[in-house]
Parts: sequence; structure tokens; C-alpha cells
Amino acid sequence: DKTWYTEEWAGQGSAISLKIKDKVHDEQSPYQRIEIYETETFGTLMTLDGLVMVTDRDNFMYHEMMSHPALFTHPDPKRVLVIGGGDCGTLHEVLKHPSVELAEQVELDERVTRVAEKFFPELCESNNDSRARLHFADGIKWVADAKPGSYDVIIVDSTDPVGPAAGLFSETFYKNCLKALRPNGVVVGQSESPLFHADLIRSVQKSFKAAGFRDVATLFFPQCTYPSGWWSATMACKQGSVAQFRAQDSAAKGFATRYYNHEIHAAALARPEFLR
Ligand code: AG3
Repeated sequence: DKTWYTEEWAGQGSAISLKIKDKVHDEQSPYQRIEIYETETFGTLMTLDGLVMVTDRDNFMYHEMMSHPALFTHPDPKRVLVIGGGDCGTLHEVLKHPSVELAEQVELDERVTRVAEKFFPELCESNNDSRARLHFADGIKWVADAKPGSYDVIIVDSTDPVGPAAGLFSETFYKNCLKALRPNGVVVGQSESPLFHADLIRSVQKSFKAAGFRDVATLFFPQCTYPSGWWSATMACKQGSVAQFRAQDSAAKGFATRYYNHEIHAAALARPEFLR
């Protein structure tokens, strides 16, 4: 049925379908197929190679949970690196933190950002912030070449661990992150569905530890348009503990969010029994 967009969840015998009003954009970039739809009830939808990346209606949960827990775990985040994140939703959340002096985004596919600027203007509204720098380059190489101690927080807002994104889930990449971070550094990466990809979450945790990070924890949150509707982000710190965060600063954050708050932060760190 042409009036429905469906992402079949590979190997899971399930899918997400969104009722479509219009397809408003379709292009093949040098890296992937970028499509934009207007949906009946989830606003604008962006897919990459047929996989749901962003909808207007639910992206706030993902983008807030990819950024605020890590930024409130670091004692004073000034220099932040976002790998991927071409739709700029994560960057937008990062720039809400007044301590941030520099937020660099390194996205492989410039077309994703150009298309997002047109179809997701709210996510891109802080792209002209004087603290923001947009680079279009390979994030794996960027981190490998970074001067040691360049960043306080690294956020890996990637696609699924296939193709060019696979290397963003590897011990080698995490070792380079460790080196690129300053002493109190924190890294967080999207780590797929706890229900569908528990093995991946375990392997990401192991790889962070093997790379030399002191402590690792996974955050859980709903994301109804991603596989299984339940998502995760795995966070690691160079020093200290990921369970410790600036809860008072978070409670008095002084900027608006729609999902994240200090209680959600603490609750998202609670582990389901099957993932202990
Ligand atoms: N990050 C994509 C998460 C993976 C979604 N997977 C899927 N639909 N099969 C999205 C980028 C948002 N800034």
C-alpha cells in the first residue's frame, strides 16, 4: 500500500508503519538514499537507505537522551564532538548547555545535513550558533587523527552497525576516543534496541572496558519508531563513575527539554534483569 511507509525490522518478523500524506524528497547521495515523507501523524520523516532516522514527533526522546546524560555526567563540558548526527538534532541539544564553548559535528554525508536544514528546520536552528562547527568527514578518521585531550564529551550518533557505521562500534575506535578525551572525558554512543540487540549492547560495553574506560553504563529509553520501540545509548567515562552525575545542576538546568530531566536520567540507568 503506497499510503504507508514501512521499515521491516530485519530478522525480527516485525515492522513499523507510518501513514504517509506525501513523499517530498528522494535522492541518492554519494553514500546513501535519502528520503523525506510527510506523514499523517508523525510530522516529517527522514529515512536513510529505507531505515527510519528521524520523525518530528518522537526524535526529542532520542536526541535528549543522546546528549544530556553525558553532558551532566561530565563535571564541566566545554568541548563536545558529535560523530554522525547529520540531522543536527543532537547538536541542537548539546548547544543548550551554557558551559559548552565548542560543539563540533563530523558527519560523513553533507547531503543529510543539507536536506535536514530544509525539512527539519527546528533541529538545525542552532547551526549558526558561534560555538557550532559543522565538518563533513569520516568520524572514524577524525577521532583517530584528533590531538590527544581535544574533547570533554564525544557523542556517537550513528546509524545501525552496518556499512560505514560498523567501525563506530569497535574497540579500536573507542581507544581513539579515550585518547581524544581530556581526563574527565565521557563518551556515549547509540547502542540499538535492548530487546533486539542485547548482544550488541554487551559487546559495546565490553569493548569500552577493553579500550580502557573506567566505567560503562547503558541508558534505556523509549523510541517508538526505531526497531522494537525501545532504544539504548551506552556511556563510558575515563575517570569516576557513570552512575554519578550533576543531579542538582540537571534539576536546575535552566533550559527546556521534553523528555530528559534528572529523575529520567537516574531511572534510565536502571538495568532490566535480562541485561544484568
Ligand atoms: N540514529 C539512528 C539510529 C538507528 C535507527 N535504526 C533503524 N531505524 N533501523 C539516528 C540519527 C538521529 N540523529
